[in-house]
Amino acid sequence: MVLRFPQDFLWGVATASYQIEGAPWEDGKGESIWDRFTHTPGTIADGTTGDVACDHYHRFEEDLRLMRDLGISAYRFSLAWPRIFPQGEGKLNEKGLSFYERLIDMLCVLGIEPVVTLYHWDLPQALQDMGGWENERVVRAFEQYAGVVFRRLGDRVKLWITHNEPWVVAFVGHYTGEHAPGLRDFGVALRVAKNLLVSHGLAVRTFREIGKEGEIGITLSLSPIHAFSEREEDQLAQKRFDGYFNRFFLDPLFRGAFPADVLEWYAKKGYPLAVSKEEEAIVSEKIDFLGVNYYSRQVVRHGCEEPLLKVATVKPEESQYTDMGWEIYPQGILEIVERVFQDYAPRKVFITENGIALPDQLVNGTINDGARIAFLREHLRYLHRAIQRGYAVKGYFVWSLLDNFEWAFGLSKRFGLVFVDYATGKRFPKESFFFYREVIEKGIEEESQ
Ligand code: IFM
Repeated sequence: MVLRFPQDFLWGVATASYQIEGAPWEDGKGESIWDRFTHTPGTIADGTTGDVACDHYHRFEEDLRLMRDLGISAYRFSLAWPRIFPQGEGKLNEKGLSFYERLIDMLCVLGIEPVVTLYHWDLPQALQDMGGWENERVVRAFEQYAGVVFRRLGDRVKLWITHNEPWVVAFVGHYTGEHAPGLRDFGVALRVAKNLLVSHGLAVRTFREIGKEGEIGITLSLSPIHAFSEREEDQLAQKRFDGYFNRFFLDPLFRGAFPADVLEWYAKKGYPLAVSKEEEAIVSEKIDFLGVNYYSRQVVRHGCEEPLLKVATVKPEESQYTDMGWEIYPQGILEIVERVFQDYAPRKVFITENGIALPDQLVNGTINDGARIAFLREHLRYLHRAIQRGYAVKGYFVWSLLDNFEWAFGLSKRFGLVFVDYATGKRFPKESFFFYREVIEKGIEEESQ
């Protein structure tokens, strides 16, 4: 039997500006923190940069034709803030904005719904030079940037995402230092996390004030967090990690307050976070949908690997892992959807990212990525079950259309439905591309008993 998805379900793919565009200096674009970071020796595992990446800035028409062939109904991409405001604020760069206008116009011609993320990590370097997300002036600059693009693109764009994965921005960028801007200070990371959420709320307010038709939300990276054992110390570690990764963002967005147990723990460790009632009111501005990026679960126990949280992660031996070393755990997509609806009752959810990195090989022009097909099939079966249980999941976006620049891993990790030969820029649809096209067309077979 074939499992069918609702008629109005959005089938899409997702990308992000720095990961695919290249052309860092073209048409007046300003420097971003990722331009600076990738050109700093020792930051990127394979020593590559996003200077060219998929060269999408020059090849976007070809990429949109691939999307048409794939049969998707929606395309999620992000705007590079420094293309539009090279200094982050002040003078608008018309040429940068016009790139996105051309992209959106062509999407409209192809009948593909644009889903626009305002911030997928490429902060203008000029704003970092004044303290980055820790500085409230940057929060205000984001609000202004958001207002400009709502006004200029809001006649054609109906689905907006303010931020992509603020947990990663805050903690991987400012605590572990693996991402730009490469800072290693938990206190800074906490203030950045709060400011990102405040900037989100201000952008939502601006969107409502401008009054363009459409919907707005935020995308979080969420994972089910499982305790390694029933032991009390492992159960407490589970609660702390869930607080760090999931609740710190979900609670203020949907309940209007940061989780007290989490703030208390941080304060005890020497990292008090000042939050005002006004800030909490801004963060909890009503959103139309929640974007969920789901990749894996986390199994944790009490330990010292993460000294501040007193948590260690466990990799179950019986499981299979992706090329990123992430456990393949398809039922987690159902677990996280149920949890989000039961605890936070969003109006609706889009799965804004789901996908797998594999060591794909191009052999005679084809890429046999059966493991990606299995990954997508399993996740979609569980997602279908979530919809059957009545949860309002309204769309699914594969990460990613193309192999692309995977941040600290550079060009070494391949997530795409389309293989990119970086030496020539040539694109080769993988087997999974054709599989996904068939799913969009016909649905997915039910698991054989
Ligand atoms: O490539 C990233 C993306 O930018 C954000 N979500 C996770 C993906 C895979 O790591």
